[in-house]
Amino acid sequence: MLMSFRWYGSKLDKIPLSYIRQIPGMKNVVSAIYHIPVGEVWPYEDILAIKSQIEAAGLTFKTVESVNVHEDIKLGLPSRDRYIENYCITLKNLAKAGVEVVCYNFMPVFDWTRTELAKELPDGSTALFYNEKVIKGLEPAKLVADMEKGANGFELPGWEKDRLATIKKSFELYQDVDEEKLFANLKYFLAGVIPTAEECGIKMAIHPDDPPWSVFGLPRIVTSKVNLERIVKLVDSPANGLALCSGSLGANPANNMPEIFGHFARTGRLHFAHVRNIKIYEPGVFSEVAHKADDSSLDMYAIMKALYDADFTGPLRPDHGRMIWGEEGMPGYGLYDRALGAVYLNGLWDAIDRCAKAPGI
Ligand code: DNO
Repeated sequence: MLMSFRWYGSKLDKIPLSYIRQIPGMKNVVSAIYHIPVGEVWPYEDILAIKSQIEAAGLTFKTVESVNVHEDIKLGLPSRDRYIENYCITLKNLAKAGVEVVCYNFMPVFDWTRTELAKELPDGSTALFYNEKVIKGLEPAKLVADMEKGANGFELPGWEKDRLATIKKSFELYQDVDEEKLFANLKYFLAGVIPTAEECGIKMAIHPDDPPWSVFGLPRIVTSKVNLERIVKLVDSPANGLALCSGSLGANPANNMPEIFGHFARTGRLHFAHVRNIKIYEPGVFSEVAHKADDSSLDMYAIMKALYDADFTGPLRPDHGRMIWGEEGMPGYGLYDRALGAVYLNGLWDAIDRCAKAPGI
């Protein structure tokens, strides 16, 4: 696996690349172009600019998260063809710059959803938190306002202002889109982009819905092993793969994380791994916790072992961290706890590797 760290570029991210470079075992940066509106082409020069910054810091830039999918594609509107064409040009530009994996999601309207961005944990740290009961009593627009308020002045990934400005209209448009329609729209998108991805050597990696169930009545399909299996077969190509995220899919205890990671890694469809821990308090109520947490719901060791046993060589990153040691940063994307996460995951990997190569030591 290729240990990676998400970075939002020198304008949006206050963590310097030089600090990321100092995390033991850190190799690769996961980033994106943030100033181009969703649906428009990412210019080659802009991609090269971020690549050279990352490489100057001694890291590689092989992974993009995310090239977001325009809402018209998810809705299946006639204008989607233009956006799919643009998407293909962006893929070609990324491939030319050496990018190998492109992550994206297919969640209607919202990206990841939380009800609190700084829930205090028993140790005094704060973490992202989700409570389904709160969502049930909330207007979507209020959630958007709360997310913005809690974001410490940062623009949260997937919560870009331009996309959410038309939230009421988006909800109206989704009235006619159920899960089957969303599957059909995803198939149309994949049929449009996978041939280009194959041609230029890009591996497409769809991110699970977070949380993996319908929120505000909107359809969600990237939620379970059965649906993931269906998605990789919509266009049956190795370029059509997954970005599995343990903290997203794992919020539903019916999703067996080590088994799902192992299965898709073995079948060559896992292109990107997000490994993080959560604690489920009751169905639909969970908090993000440290990667190493004694009292948690996911087994980090079992997930890393499943990836190791499947010879997973793709990018892997620690995901959302808590806020610790007084750090003030983008919720989920501070330096300290994600660095601890990376080191913990590297430690697990090294130990698994040592045991496999020299059992008995
Ligand atoms: C949030 C992230 C998501 C993720 C996208 C992938 O922190 O996990 O925004 O990057 O859903 O497209």
